[in-house]
Amino acid sequence: MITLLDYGAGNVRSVRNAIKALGFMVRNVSEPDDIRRAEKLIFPGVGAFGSAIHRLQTDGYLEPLREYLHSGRPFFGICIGLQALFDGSEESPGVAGLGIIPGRIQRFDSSPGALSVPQIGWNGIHIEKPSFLFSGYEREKLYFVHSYRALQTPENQDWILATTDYGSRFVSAVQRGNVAAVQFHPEKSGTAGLAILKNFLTADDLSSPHKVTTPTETKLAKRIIACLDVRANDEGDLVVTKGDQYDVRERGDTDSERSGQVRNLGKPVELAKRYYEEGADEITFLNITGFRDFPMEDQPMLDVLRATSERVFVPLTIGGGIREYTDSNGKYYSSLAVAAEYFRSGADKISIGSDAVYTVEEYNQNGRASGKSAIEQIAKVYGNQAVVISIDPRRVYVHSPSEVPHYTIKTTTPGPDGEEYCWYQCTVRGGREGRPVDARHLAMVCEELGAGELLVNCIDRDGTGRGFDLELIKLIHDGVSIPIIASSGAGNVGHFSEVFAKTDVEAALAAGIFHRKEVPIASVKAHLGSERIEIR
Ligand code: 1PR
Repeated sequence: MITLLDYGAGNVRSVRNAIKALGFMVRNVSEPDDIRRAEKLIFPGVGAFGSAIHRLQTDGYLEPLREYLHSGRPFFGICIGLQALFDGSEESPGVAGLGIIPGRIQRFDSSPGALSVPQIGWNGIHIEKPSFLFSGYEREKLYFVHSYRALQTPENQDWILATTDYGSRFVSAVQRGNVAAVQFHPEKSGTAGLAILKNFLTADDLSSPHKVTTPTETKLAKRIIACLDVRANDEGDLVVTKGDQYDVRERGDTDSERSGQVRNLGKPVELAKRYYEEGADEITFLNITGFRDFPMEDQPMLDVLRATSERVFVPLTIGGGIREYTDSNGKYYSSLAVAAEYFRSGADKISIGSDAVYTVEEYNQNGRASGKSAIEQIAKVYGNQAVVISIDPRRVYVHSPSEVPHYTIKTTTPGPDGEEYCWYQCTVRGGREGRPVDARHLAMVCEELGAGELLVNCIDRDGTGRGFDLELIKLIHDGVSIPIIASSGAGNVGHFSEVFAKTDVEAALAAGIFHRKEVPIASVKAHLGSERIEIR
């Protein structure tokens, strides 16, 4: 029986699912005495450092947790569950940590020219001392997602179990006796992560040594993401669909094409499982009709997430409809409440589309942030790394930059009337409506508001197989320091190596070629490997 310290924030469902998938029973902590009675405790801290400690304090868990950590019984912390063991964090000045390990958690360097922050993705570990936790570990990459990290110092040397390189070297695992914690997410790190979790679950004595050799330096891999656009078809069933330039209805000469039905490319949960098994580094679900109002209780995407997170142990992102709204029954939902429901159902990150555009328009009007936008509120509670902005831009050609008040570029593919310049107009409601905001400006403001990652789609390229719009991706990449996922237009393996070589983005996403089985994920990875691009 494993005791899980879940204080109701963030995606702890995935940890619970991973423990269950490994054949163990889970008991949730619901009162301080549950911690005192625990025989094996897992603390998958989620969200920001300050809000995590605050929740522990208000629920009366801080002292029992300290007692437990000194008791010699097995403890396993994950992510904030590692950071909370330290004295404090730059993320939340003035908030004291558990004070078990000497040192303060610090932010990654995000000065110009440094690597993107947060670190999001699959990186290696360098094991510093033998431990049962890593028995059987074979140098696989593991999934990290964080902006802050612990540093090795002479004072905490006896705790350091593993380190990882990202800009500089940081602490990716700690252990002393039966108390262990990791910065990566074993529950999101595929079979390699599950094996580490299993070692903790089965160990009688964590400190029994087990030697593994690992590389002296580690490197973050480029991610390949499979995207599932989901919506109800005309029969009301939730299906994975895929558009050409965002038009998801059939066009052509056959009966089904003439009827203009929503393209049906499969069932969301089954496809997600297939991509997990084929090696996708992450899976994104976009509820493409999320701009319509729906009662939260009837939201079938929540069931899709719950079912997927029982079988898929890589990160899941969900987008579509993340905003505040009042449904047709008059019930009000704050954006935070909507996001919370998705996190509880198994999402690791939420993605905001239309609402981000409206937020930036409001920012432009007022000349400042309101503090009330979905981006700001969700980032504050769940951390920047949990907030992705999905941008749906379309090219608008102009003869001269002076024609528009937007950021224009000189393009290598001129417009229909020979226009040599273009800007990228943000759209809302699945590309149905253009707004007076350019994609680069949107990206920069959203970063300032607290977004942790950008999903850069391109309506002109979507479903065309003509390759990513490198001009768009470069333009946005140059304006921000958060990670970027290039999206729209992948048609062959060469498009992936091209986008990584020419733009230095962190991830590339595709849909159509994976759904139609034209290019398997394994072929993309094999090609990238042959081009010496770091992959998982
Ligand atoms: O506005 O917050 O409710 O979010 C709606 C979300 O749904 C947005 O993220 C938006 O991108 C997405 N969306 C809305 N309508 C469509 C549509 O296709 N009609 N899908 C849509 C966007 C874009 C991609 C796609 C890539 C790769 N899909 O993510 O998967 O272009 O495709 P490809 O590899 O086949 O070229 P909100």
